[in-house]
Amino acid sequence: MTESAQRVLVVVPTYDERENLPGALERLRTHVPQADVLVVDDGSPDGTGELAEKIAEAEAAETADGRSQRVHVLHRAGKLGLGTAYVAGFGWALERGYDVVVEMDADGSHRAEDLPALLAATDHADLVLGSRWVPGGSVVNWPTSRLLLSRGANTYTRIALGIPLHDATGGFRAYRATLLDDLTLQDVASQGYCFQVDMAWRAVRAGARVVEVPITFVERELGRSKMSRAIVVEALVNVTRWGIAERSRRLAGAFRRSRV
Ligand SMILES: Nc1nc2c(ncn2[C@@H]2O[C@H](COP(=O)(O)OP(=O)(O)O)[C@@H](O)[C@H]2O)c(=O)[nH]1
Ligand SMILES: [Mg+2]
Repeated sequence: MTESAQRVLVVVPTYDERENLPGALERLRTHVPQADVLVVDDGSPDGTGELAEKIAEAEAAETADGRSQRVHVLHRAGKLGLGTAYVAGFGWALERGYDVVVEMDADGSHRAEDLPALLAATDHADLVLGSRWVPGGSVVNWPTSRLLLSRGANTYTRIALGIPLHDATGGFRAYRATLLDDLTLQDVASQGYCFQVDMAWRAVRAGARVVEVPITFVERELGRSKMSRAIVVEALVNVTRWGIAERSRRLAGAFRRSRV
């Protein structure tokens, strides 16, 4: 299917992004007008959910005038975490027959300008990772501590899981719906960065074609990050666990082979 004929849904999880959401949606409409958007809001205390509804209504009125983009909103009861927000969004997309599903933050860090290149790559890949850590990729306005954390986490992930990916923790990516259909998502319990690694790891193990496309990640200017120590610890513990399980599997396989 050609890129333009694909039905694309951009899933944007939000928690207290009132100042950022309108700009992010506006830039999406400018750079990827053919894509629909699903905002998954976790009952943001700052009213992001209600604001998203207003934008959706305004967009629907404009769509009636011949504009193509539609904005939808999924409201959840409270802060249930990034991972389950995406799983809910993926389910919503699959039920409605979208061909490609995109993960994108609401805080301006993921530039809509970079999305056409990610979408183009879905022609020859099942999962396209927007990558900060391949040639051409970059990060703007991060303190050294976060640069080191991201580089360290990705190096550790590559070695622990034995996968050739440079940015498995990033959250700007495009999935072919057929891949999401193949992966069992109900049991994805991971949250923050761990969710991103979990999905990439599942995709690699399922034999999917995974490619990385360079992006420029720009640190948010408004609002605050929801990243926490607990999210980093979750990722470290789980990646270590998966790495050990994978090595045990490989060893057991080699042992069985050596006995026949
Ligand atoms: N629905 C939902 N969105 C979340 C949650 N936690 C973070 N987000 C959103 O996920 C995106 C990335 O979060 P952010 O705090 O910017 O993480 P960082 O970029 O790693 O610092 C933003 O759009 C957040 O509003 C959550 O628990 N539920
Ligand atoms: Mg952010």
